Amino acid sequence: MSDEEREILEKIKNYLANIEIDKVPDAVKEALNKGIPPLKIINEALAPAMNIVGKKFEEGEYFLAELVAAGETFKEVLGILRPLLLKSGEKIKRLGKVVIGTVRGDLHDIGKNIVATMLESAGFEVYDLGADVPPEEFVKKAKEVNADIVAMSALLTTTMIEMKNVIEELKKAGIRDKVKVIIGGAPVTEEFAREIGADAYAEDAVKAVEVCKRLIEEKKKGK
Ligand code: B12
Repeated sequence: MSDEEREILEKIKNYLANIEIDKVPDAVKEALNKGIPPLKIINEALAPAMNIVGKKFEEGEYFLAELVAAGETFKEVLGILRPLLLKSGEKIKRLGKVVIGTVRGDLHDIGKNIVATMLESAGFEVYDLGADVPPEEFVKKAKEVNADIVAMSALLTTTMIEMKNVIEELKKAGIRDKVKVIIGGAPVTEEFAREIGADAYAEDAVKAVEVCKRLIEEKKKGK
């Protein structure tokens, strides 16, 4: 890598990590104009920047607003890079496939969107079903894409029980042992996850990435 390339990638990383988000898209376009491959921009500038943002959030230096801004910027830039990636045939390093959604009856999707973006930026292939997703939709998509993980979000105490229904549907469809199930959302707890037979719980998007990586490792080992 030339010094010039390294400098541009460093610049993109710093803009995103420091939430100077207005400057990120132009810097990414500059990198593309200089011939830096899209995959390199993701793996060596954007993803490391999101890791920094995640750490700062965990340490209390950043708040939700920064997490959301960084997530949205990442998504915006990915919109520029994705078609180029597909054209060049480059493959983003994929950790595994995640089907994610907010359960039936629940319209809260802000937290779920952050989790989805963080997973994507960490290298997961994410299928986001949106909000108010019926159990059959989770199962249908999980089957269709051969998902490794089904991730569910609920923000209402009245909709949490839908997570159990999704797990039941996965069992009925005969794929419960093929997918790991992770749940989250403000009213959800570790104990609730155990109670309904989910494999994992994570309290925020940063932890969700850690836990999903662990679940993939477990899956590989056949656990
Ligand atoms: C914004 C909001 C809304 C918006 C949602 C907009 C949207 N597009 O999402 C609107 C206005 C639509 C809304 C509607 C309602 N809301 Co509301 N809403 C909220 C509010 C203020 C913030 C939620 C939020 O976005 N938080 C920010 C995100 C980032 O946090 P988060 O969702 O918790 O996500 C983080 C973690 O939980 C975790 N996570 C989330 N999902 C997942 C998934 C996985 C797999 C993992 C691992 C982790 C994970 O990671 C995220 C990021 O770190 C909360 C209050 C609160 N403090 O939670 C009330 C709240 C959830 N709402 C509430 C209520 C009652 C309602 C309504 C019923 C109000 C009404 N009477 O109409 C309706 C229900 C509509 C419906 N059917 O869903 C109550 C729920 C009470 C309860 N115990 O059930 C709350 C708690 C407010 C309150 N204190 O009363 N709401």
